[in-house]
Amino acid sequence: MDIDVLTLFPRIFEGPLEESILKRAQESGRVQVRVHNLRDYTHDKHRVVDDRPYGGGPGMLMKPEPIFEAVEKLQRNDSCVVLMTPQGAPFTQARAQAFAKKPHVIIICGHYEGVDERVRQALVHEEVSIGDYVLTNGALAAAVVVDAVVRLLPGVLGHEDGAADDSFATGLLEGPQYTRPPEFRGMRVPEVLLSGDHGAVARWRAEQAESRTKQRRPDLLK
Ligand code: 6GU
Repeated sequence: MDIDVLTLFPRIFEGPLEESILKRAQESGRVQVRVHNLRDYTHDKHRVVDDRPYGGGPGMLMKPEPIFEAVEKLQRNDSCVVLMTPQGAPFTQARAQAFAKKPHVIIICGHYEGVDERVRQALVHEEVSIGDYVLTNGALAAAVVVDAVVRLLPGVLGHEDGAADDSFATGLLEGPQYTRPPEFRGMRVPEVLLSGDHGAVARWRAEQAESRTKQRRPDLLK
């Protein structure tokens, strides 16, 4: 899979990619992530990427020209162009799975008060938000999206079916998990997990997932 990210703050986006699973996914060639500074697509002396909104109002908007130039240079006939914006559709596990099937995703990170509407009109296929709060810039949100997508690519998680039991992939939150020792500071691992009875373990896990979901995220059960 190829991912191109367009941002005014490449370093904010790049940090998370240089660690752990995302780093290895790139080194093994399962994904190629390229980060582009939108300022490199300006042509004026001061490399201006923003301007005041027509009609007045506070804040600055991202100018259309650098974004159009970058997307038109990078896009292929199989590209999906995504705009990160608080006005976008909620980013969910289902959306992560859909993105993971695409050969090429171009992610535009919004900054300032937003982007010129013609970017949406002419370039963008999907608008995505990572939650109901406002970030100063879309680069952090894009890093979240890339992380969630890349870990779903075949072979990226070491263990087979690594992502199959995830909270949200099953529609439920994962229940409690334990590792050694069997007793720690007076707290015992539930006996069923030590029993070796795989059927009983599976039933216990299903009950725990259900009750944790009911308690914490009843909205997921509807
Ligand atoms: Cl995609 N961008 C910004 N600026 N804020 C957000 C967001 C995106 N998703 C949630 N909050």
